Amino acid sequence: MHPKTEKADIQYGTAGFRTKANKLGYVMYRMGLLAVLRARYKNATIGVMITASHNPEADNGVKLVDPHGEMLEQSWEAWATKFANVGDDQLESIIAEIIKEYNIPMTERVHICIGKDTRPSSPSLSKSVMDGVLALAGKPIDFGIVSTPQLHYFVACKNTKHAYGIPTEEGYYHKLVGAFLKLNADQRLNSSAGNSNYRNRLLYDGANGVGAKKIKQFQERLGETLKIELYNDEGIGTGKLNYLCGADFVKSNQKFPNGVPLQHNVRCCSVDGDADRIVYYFIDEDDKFHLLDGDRIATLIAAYLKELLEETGIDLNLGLIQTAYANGASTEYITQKLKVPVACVSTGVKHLHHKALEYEIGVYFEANGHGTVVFQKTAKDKLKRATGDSSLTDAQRNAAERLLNLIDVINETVGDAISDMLLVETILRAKGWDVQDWEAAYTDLPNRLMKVTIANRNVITTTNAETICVTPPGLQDEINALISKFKKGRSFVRPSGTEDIVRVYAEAATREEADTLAVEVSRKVY
Ligand code: 16G
Ligand code: ZN
Repeated sequence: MHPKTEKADIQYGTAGFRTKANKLGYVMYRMGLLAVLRARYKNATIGVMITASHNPEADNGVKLVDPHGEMLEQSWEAWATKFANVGDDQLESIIAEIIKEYNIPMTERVHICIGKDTRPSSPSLSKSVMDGVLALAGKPIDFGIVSTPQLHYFVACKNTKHAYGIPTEEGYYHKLVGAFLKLNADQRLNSSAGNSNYRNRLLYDGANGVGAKKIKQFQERLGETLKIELYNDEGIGTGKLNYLCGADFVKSNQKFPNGVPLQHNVRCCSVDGDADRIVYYFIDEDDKFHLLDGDRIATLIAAYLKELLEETGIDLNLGLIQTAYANGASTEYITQKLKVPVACVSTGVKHLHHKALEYEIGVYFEANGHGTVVFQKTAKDKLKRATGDSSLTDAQRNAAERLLNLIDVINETVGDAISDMLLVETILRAKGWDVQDWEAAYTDLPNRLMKVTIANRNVITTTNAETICVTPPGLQDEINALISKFKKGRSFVRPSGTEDIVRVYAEAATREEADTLAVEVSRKVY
């Protein structure tokens, strides 16, 4: 039914499989098969999400979601790649091989949650996944069009016997909105109180994708507490998905998206095509564009959690995870001013998520706006106990209660644009801040990101969370020599995981120096 149509191999990368949609039919079918095998091996529900995130509308892709709602375990990525690339005649033998390798019981009846974004190719690709699931006698549960983080949430709910929430769209809205309204019901924190800069009005760019469809559910439920004005909600198949708008466009081009009205000093946000990333921004009265990216969101959240923790008097270890792309000023602010420890890991959400789990409270964000907060069970238990502890003051108990409500606004499984937005809005309101106050916390170092095309990008290998080049020999010494010429200079190079290019990042004390450093390092790579 789903013969292999492509000769070239494809690879399960940091974002699963992603390519032109018309090349993916058989890959989807095979991921349906693999999902059932994984589910039987784990004796749990597994998820399959069909999306190509911020890519153009003609692309599509697929990712598997593991039992706790996290991304597919790395050792199985290689199996996914094998499954996608074997010939049709070898498919049965590879299935036999994996069953033998993991001793997979083939009798369990397992559920596979399937979700898709708004791409015109998604319905037929979703059908292919379902055929694969049925071929191995799994039970597909079709969630239809949902955001990537919604699907992760459903999987987590199913595997915790609903302890994480009810595995329906309604359950998701109910959990997030319920917690948000509780957190923001306090009238003293309301913008109308007079002594606050916070305004409960937000311009929202839906990238003409699933984030536009789903935000409507929140608009209705949030009412006056947060007035979200939706822009970029074009119909499916108009070619407008992610086009000149959305979080990736805004972050990469440092530019206002099309379709959102230019209003000076008004808080705006953009999500990406599958609503797992968000960035904030505004235009000042001189028409200068200001971006508040993942680094800013991370520092805002970490600072607020730290403040609340101090109010509770409970000692929980809080950490923040970044990648090398995080602006040096943000790292300095967090470590020096907030005194929150920072860890740096390799690019890719799974690396950040994994590291964050080492902390009782782990905040992680990539500069591109993908991130969330994860809480260990011990942290949740301590907070729950504190709310009923009569030896604590009212203020301590209230702070613990507030932290528990914050946990319910947060989608711990993966970065979730809408959940992150509700969290940011809650914090801004509590602090009485608008976007300008938020930006004033620290000043970004000027930085420049460049792409360099070389014959084989894999000659460049790195270590220390991609900050140091191991090969080719001598390159790192040359980069070090360049860096030392610039005040606050920092630069690193790494092969991209998603494009056939090398990325060069540089930052320095001034715009000119950052540009010069980036260009000079690029010359060494070339
Ligand atoms: C993928 C990653 C993203 C990362 C980007 C880096 C996930 C879900 N996505 O899109 O987190 O920032 O790759 O791309 O992990 P690059 O390797 O081309 O720089
Ligand atoms: Zn995305």
